Amino acid sequence: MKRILTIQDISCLGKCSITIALPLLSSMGVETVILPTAVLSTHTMFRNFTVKDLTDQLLPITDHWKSEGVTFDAIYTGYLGSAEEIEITKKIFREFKTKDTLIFIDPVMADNGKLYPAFDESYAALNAGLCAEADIIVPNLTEACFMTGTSYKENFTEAEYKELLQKLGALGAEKVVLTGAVLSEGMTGVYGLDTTTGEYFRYQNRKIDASYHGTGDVFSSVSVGGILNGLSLMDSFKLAADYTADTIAATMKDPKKPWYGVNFEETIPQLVRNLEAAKKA
Ligand code: PXL
Repeated sequence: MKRILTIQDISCLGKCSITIALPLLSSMGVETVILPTAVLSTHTMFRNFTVKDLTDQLLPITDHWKSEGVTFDAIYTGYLGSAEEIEITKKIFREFKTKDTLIFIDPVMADNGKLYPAFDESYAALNAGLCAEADIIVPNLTEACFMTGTSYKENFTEAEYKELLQKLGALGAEKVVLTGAVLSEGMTGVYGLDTTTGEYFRYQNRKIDASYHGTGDVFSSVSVGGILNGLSLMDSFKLAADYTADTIAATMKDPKKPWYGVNFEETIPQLVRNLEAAKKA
């Protein structure tokens, strides 16, 4: 069984970060080791959330794993709490990265043109530095703009997307993948660049007119889970984009849906079926 380490926060209530990554990756048959960067009462879209920072725990925990000889097939990072945690995460990469370890970074810090409450522009610059260490990065459009000094707008032309991807590629990751890229009306999805070949790639599906929290974490978790199941990069992104869209659609149908996240629990059986089908194809 493949083993992944995911480094991000625990938002006790809120359906994001580790409370999405752990169930989804487990359901995809991947052993998921967690390194919580902080424990929050809720995610930061709630008012009056509490935070217990865990920066001082990160290295003692990973040192213990190292002494036990633990290895990882992939390391997937999401919401990190501070500049110091970005630096420690780089150290953890160096400790655990072998030539076969996939480093997958979702530089979670912003959406819809704005940084999340805990972050500022200097954090965005540090996140750009972290992305240099990745094999694959999956920023949303807002995060890509902050990391490359590009003015944010909802829609880019094809040429502007390509320019943005080139700037993302210059940060240093091998494969850079924009999420929430609208390439034609009524559609959304991924637009990526493989910097080793210079090839662009894309996958689009229907754009659902609703914005839910945690969908980026759903997309990233399923993407990296697909890769660890041996799917190609494109098949992994397709699985993830379709699952994210289907989950948003299922959530919209629920009259009792929570405002703060998606009903991904409801669509896990479908994810498992789709993964099996993709593996057989
Ligand atoms: O879903 C991204 C995310 C993760 N973790 C925390 C957040 C957010 C987005 O707001 O606040 C704590």
